[in-house]
Amino acid sequence: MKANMITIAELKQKIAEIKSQLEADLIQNLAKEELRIKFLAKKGLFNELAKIISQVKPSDKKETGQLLNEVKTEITESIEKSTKSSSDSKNKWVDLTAPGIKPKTGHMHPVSQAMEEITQIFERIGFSRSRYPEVDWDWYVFESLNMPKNHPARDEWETFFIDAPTDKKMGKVVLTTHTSNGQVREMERLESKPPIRMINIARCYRRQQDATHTQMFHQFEGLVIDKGINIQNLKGTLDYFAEQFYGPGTKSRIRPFHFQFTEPSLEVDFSCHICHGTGFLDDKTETPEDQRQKCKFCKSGWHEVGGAGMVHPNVLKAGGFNPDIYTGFAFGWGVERTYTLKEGLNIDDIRLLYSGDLRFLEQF
Ligand code: FA5
Repeated sequence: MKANMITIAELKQKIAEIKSQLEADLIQNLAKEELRIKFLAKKGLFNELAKIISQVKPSDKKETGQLLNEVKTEITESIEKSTKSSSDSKNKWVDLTAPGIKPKTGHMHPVSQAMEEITQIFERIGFSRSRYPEVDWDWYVFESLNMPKNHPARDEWETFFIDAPTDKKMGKVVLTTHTSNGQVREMERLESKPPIRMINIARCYRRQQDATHTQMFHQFEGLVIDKGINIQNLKGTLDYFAEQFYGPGTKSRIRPFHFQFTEPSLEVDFSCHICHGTGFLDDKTETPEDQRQKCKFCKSGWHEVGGAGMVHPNVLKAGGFNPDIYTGFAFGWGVERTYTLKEGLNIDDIRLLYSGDLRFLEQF
């Protein structure tokens, strides 16, 4: 006999052990469901025992099979006869006046909440939300925006390319690096007929990853085109958004910048809600700056949120507008960046928004 072979006597001994364990559990009045799991489930004691069949002599296999069948029937019957069920509330005292257990409900992700709020703010002043592809032609993402092939400005949009055939006019297929791909698409959709008042909110993708950048993020893009649109209309829109989104008293600031698709181009800042745009937490304006208490949230009084400018004549032309008759403004900001600057949020790493950590998300 092989060293690890099991005899019928040893098998009977093991069967006796299982049975006495079942008896003890029945005396303890364990619930039926618990007994079924312990003795009859896939990883239960009976199945563990049944594995023994591979360790008995071929001549003992028949008897082993019979013994196992008998014990299984016995266990099943004993469990079925037991009276206690886990749903059995006969002996439980129930306080019917106690408050119920609130079922867990989900809610919109904070970024979705922000997109809803942004949409509503712009819809109140006549903008309409548009949606355009996230996987788009090079033409809409770069070339129609005054960035010809191989233009160095393209480097700033660290692009993911799709492995797909190149089109002669439209070029390669890319994951949209910004929502500006919606500019010429919106002009085409409205057949180059003014007025255009678009708000395009969508996912964007770039090869970037740190506390203020994620590979997938969202932008919202505003585009207004009509006769006589000027930079004051843009500034008025920024101020309106600042007050609506961040609260009364928030100001916007524009600084010169460069984008290929706007001229002039601007960077947009909003005043910090903690220091109200001063950069300091005290109001000792007479005190030298190096002795004052600096605002740690903004360090300068302002938060940069994105770009803006007057639509470049070449972009108007690409969308079928005559730039001698029509003018327009555009802006594009990060939803995550804009949102995390809201008062009271205190989120210093936007990657947290996509961590899937419920401890974080349940706070919103
Ligand atoms: C643009 O994308 C321009 N299309 C904006 C624009 C539109 C300018 C219309 C003029 C007219 P920029 O690359 O600076 O610009 O991105 C704008 C904002 O998007 C940034 O300020 C930031 O808030 C957000 N952003 C950019 N990259 C990331 C990223 N990887 N993760 C999170 N947010 C990002």
